[in-house]
Amino acid sequence: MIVYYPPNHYLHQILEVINGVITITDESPERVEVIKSALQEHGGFIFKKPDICNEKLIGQVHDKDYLNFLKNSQDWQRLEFPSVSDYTKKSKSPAHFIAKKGFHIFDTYTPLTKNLWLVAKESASCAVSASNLLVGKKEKVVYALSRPPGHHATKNMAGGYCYLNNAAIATQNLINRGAKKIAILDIDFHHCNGTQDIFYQTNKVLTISIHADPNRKFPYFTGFKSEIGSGPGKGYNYNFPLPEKINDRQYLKILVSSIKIIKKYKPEYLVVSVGFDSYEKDPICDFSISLNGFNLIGKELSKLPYQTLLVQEGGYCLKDLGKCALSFLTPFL
Ligand code: SP5
Ligand code: ZN
Repeated sequence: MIVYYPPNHYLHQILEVINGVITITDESPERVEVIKSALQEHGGFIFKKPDICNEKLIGQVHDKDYLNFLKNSQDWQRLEFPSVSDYTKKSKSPAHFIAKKGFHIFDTYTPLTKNLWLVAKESASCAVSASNLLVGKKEKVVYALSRPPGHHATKNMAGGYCYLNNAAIATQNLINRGAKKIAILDIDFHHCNGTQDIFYQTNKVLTISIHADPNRKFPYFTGFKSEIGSGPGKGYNYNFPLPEKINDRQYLKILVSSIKIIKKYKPEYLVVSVGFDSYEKDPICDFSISLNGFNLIGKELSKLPYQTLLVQEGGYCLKDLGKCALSFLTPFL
């Protein structure tokens, strides 16, 4: 299996503010290094550097003002957190930097860093390069080991450790290259509020997310069953919010229902946003999904007839992250 790896991701190192306290984050560079080592040790994976993708493509998914805001990051010498949130719910990016941070960042977990634009673009480029190999059936499945993750990034906001929506940008690339129907399945522990936001009004993309009930977990404001899409996109967005302690068997049932919806849609491509933070030992998880569970999930998805793009999202149990990745990926080999 071909794996795209972002060569400069380690330049992006963050801290997070939780309830006013600056704290070591779980979103560390070691996450992708642990996965990379495990795959290399196992064998059967070929690592490649991404080709840096076109900024016009990124601009089809994210607003111009938001991208300019991220691009200016090379000037910042320290982590920049939001201070004032937008109490007016304006539609236009404000002038002042303090206001911009409040307008374009929705939490205190996702600071701006010095090399942000470079690393965020590389992360998205992993997903885009991977998607390019699916076109013309060159490859059946390709894995983008993206970092920073992407699925919480909306058209104009960063959050949940995400800046550019890697899976959405790759999906847009597939649309540009002629795809009429693409299914995105998000199995990260958290709702993909960004991916949902970006494709909410289109029927060209079916978005399905399986995640912790937002009444209990981040991102809190979205991920409910009632969010079904709007306009032409009505009926093309599905959310499966789940209770705590859900086990392999119960999760697999939801996965099988999701697969039924995907089969009915008949997509040309399947994009899977893969998070290993639904693992039972993950520090921020309250599900009971085992390593064998990830293997069963991988088996179900690898049986499908679609060209498949796997995009890395969350996953924070450094000790077992390599095992999670191998359990999930080996059925595709
Ligand atoms: C991509 C992804 O999985 N983003 C998730 C962001 C949710 N973060 C909220 C939880 C913050 C708790 N952090 C605890 C750190 C203790 N060391
Ligand atoms: Zn997550």
